[in-house]
Amino acid sequence: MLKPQANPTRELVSLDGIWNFAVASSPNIETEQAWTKSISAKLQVPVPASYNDIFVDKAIRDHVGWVYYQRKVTIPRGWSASERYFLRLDAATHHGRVYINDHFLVEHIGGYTPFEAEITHLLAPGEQFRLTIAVSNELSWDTIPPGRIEELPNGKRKQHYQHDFFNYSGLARSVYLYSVPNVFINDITISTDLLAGGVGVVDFQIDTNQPVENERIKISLTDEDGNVVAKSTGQNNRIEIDSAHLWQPGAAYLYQFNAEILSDGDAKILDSYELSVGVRSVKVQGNQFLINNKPFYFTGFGKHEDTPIRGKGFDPAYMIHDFHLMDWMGANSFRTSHYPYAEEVLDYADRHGIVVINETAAVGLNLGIVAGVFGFKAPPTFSPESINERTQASHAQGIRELIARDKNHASVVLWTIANEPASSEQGAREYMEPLVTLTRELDPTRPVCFTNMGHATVEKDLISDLFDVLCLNRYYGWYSQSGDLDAAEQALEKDLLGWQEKYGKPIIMTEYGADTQSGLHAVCDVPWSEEYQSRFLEMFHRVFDRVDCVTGEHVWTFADFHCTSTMFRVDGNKKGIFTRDRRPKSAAQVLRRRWREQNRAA
Ligand code: BDP
Repeated sequence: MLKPQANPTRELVSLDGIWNFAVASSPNIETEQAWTKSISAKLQVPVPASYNDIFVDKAIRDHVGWVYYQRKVTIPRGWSASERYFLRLDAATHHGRVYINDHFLVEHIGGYTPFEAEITHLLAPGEQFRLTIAVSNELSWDTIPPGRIEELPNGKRKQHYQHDFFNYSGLARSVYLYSVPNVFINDITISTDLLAGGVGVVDFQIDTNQPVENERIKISLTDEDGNVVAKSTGQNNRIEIDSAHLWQPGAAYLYQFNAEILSDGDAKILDSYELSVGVRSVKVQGNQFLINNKPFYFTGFGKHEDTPIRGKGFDPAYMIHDFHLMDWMGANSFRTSHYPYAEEVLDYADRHGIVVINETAAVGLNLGIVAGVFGFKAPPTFSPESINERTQASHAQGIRELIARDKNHASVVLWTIANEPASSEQGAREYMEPLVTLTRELDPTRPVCFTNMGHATVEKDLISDLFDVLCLNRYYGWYSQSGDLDAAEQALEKDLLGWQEKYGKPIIMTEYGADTQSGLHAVCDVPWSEEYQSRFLEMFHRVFDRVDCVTGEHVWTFADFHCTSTMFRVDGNKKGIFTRDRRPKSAAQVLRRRWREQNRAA
């Protein structure tokens, strides 16, 4: 699915801004049909932003169910009968339904991937209409991520879920109206590789909305100085570039891939679409992760889209600031834990040479974690009453939509199809294996992983052989051996050596971290103090340096973030190396020294 773009053949109108807002009065929105009326401007919300923290109202913040966004939109007067136009939502978390005036247009379940629908047949150029978007934040056993709703004795409903971040809801990404010509490019799939002698390969496939002869599809590839370095034609083809300028971690280089459909006879440009293409190769070989045939060691973070007030709302100022903080730290990569991030994030990573591990929203497929914390016996994770075939179908859909959206990004080098699923429980293999197969069918060019949680030890885990890279989330010294870093160091080393011996695959430590209250200091090993976070990280690093298969370290987490309230979360998760407002804790210096030194040595 191509991101809409403005160019000489296409137009793009942003619908971001202030919308009218209302909370649905009942879980069944068909009863009130709110889209058939004007929603008052008493409550207004910014788009993009999660709505939860905008108002000073606990009832809205904790609302479970539907809300409405509404505004007026006019189809540009200049759009003509030779155009087709679409409404596009970059995300509606988690279930969006779109209404044009009184009519239902489209719906989509899955809170972190885009959807769109054509409206040409409904509205004429110059016509104004009422656009209402109903958004529900409910999570069930059928959704990704999963959850369940409890009906409380007071009649209220409470959303439960197994993942450790707040259920921010609403329209957290942009909404657009865009036009394309009658004959248009529907999709482009690019994959790149590197041949002997520095020859770069760009394989492409162009999908059009109706059959177009090969000779009417023209491709050009332009370098960063504006020189056309290759031309090609057709729906499917290969471009080879001698001495290609490679996209490298830390040294991005992007060619512009321009596709055009020409008219029959007079060769007028009917449609065009431009993509930035980084030429690079990605491979796993033995215990190494290779980018452009050179071993790559990941340094960086598991992150969240999370900022004060706007929740998961996309904010370019925070995004660019976060990238600069990562650069200041010497981080070369990050993971989009625990859902697909806004596409702008990947565009930026492509442009600036930051490596991305790209994750689906499959988090919390594990009933054992929460039960384990409280020491009670958990119900089975995989069963008809919990994670079941319908969850798996939603999960498969999430994988399809993630790859459809992000397949062309040079920065993306690895797909994570689930975070900490119950990989040692019965049913795990039956659940995961078809999803791994699907991921490989959809994208044969990138390796695939999931993140393994500590309870699913190397002896108990049932699925790691299906994957290319071992991604481990470990909390020795925090959730176990709390405050005892010597014991933690021994346990960690034994654990890593076990995985190394059994699989010999690259290991990325995709999470390791300790909650830390900024400003709390202690001489001895006191959990929550800044010194403890530093010493905890140093302990992990000593072990990483002794285990050959370790090919990466992503600290949990970049910045403090908001969670549901529980007795072990103090105003959110505090494992950030930065506070929620992006001020460094002392441990930033530990990481900065290490990663900057590694970069110099590389
Ligand atoms: C891991 C999860 C992550 C949590 C982290 C923690 O993957 O989402 O925030 O633990 O407990 O299990 O801090």
